[in-house]
Amino acid sequence: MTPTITAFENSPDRGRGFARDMPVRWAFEEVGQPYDVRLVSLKAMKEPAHLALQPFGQIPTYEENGLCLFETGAIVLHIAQTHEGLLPIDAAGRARAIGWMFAAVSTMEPPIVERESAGYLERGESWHDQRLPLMEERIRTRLLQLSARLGDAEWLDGGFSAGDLMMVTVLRRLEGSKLLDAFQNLADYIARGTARPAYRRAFAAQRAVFEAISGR
Ligand code: GTB
Repeated sequence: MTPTITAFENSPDRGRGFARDMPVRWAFEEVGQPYDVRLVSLKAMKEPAHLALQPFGQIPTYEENGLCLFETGAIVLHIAQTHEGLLPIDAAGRARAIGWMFAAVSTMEPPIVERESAGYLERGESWHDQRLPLMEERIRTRLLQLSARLGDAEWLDGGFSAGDLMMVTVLRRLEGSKLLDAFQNLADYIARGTARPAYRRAFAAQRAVFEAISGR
């Protein structure tokens, strides 16, 4: 059975590949697994049918043969565990790659999302400009540490893995800010990830949704 995922009917990022169906699409493309997409509106996400799949009323979700999953990382991990290509064969290498997936979402992503949400939700507050340097310093600390670990390696731990897929996805959220300017190896790492043919196919697929809706 072909798995079905959900994605925004009308993504607020206007097809720039920042919504979280993107890493799931990328994982499918990396392993050569076809997938279907059900587009959902913001309203439908909060209704019982979708809440039964995703208790927080968000995308993405994953359904296949009666298995329903939510949380991007869990979905990518499931795809990686059930197909070849995104996790090393040896148990230790697999464990380390999964560790990098967690590092992406639980160590790198929180300060990045914090700054992003403050930009949407707190920009009008008197204290926003005072808080911004603190938030950016927290991100810089993590970038410095990650940059030191990556060094001049191509990927985080040997060959490309689901850990890199998640890490590149998270780091991409800094595109358009100046925060990556001081970390050329991380900028190159993101560029290597997003140049992968599987990434390009996934990007084109989510972009096509935006183009269809905007009539371009
Ligand atoms: N932890 C969950 C996961 O990883 O699956 C988080 C899922 C999530 O944040 N989903 C967002 C959502 O459904 C879409 S991706 N939001 C609707 C809601 O909560 O009501 C996050 C996102 C949204 C928009 C942009 N953008 O415009 O650039 C980028 C990322």
